[in-house]
Amino acid sequence: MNPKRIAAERAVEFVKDGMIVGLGTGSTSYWAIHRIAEKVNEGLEIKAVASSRNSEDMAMQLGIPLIAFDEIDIIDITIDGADEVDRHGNLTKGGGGALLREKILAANSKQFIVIADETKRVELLGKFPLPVEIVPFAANLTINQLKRLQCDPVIRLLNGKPFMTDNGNLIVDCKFESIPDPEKLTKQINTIPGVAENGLFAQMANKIVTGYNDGRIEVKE
Ligand code: DER
Repeated sequence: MNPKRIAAERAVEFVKDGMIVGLGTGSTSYWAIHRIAEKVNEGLEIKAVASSRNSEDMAMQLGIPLIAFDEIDIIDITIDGADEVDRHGNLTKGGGGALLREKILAANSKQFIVIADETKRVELLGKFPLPVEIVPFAANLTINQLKRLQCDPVIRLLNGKPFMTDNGNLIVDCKFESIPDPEKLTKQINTIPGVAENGLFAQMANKIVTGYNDGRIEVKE
């Protein structure tokens, strides 16, 4: 069985009737959204909010009831993937370009559950270039400020043009040697004018569900 799928389906077991559910973005969240849809079709009563247009479209196509953000005060549970997970539960996210909305959902959830396959587990964050969402205005000046943090920022392209997020911003993938102190770095990055958000999710995960190629599933609080 696909390790991303078994992790996602295990995480969906935490979804209960009456919950407001945050839907993540990416190929691991794909399996969670499909499993939630299956359970909705079997009678599970939830309402969902999505962290991207892609996930929202998928939810609509699969019949998952959606609710507008201005109709809710809190999300009960958000299930989302990650690009890296270190031994302290810090995450690198943003590989799919949805980090800003994903972080808003995670920060406003009673439970933020991360789903991943074993390839995402690392000792230290930083092997995966850190995605940073910046406004297009004077982007080169913002990029210069990012360089001062000892990284190599590269504007993400899609089909040869700058990738645009759902929010109309750019993503800059910043290669750091390593990220030994995610909590410090996320604050440093977000103080740069022009930065909308960064892909470090420091100490935000409540549970980490990891799927292994041998079929094992690990749930870490
Ligand atoms: O863009 C994101 O933050 C995604 O959740 C990413 O971190 C995980 O993507 P994957 O599930 O396709 O590996």
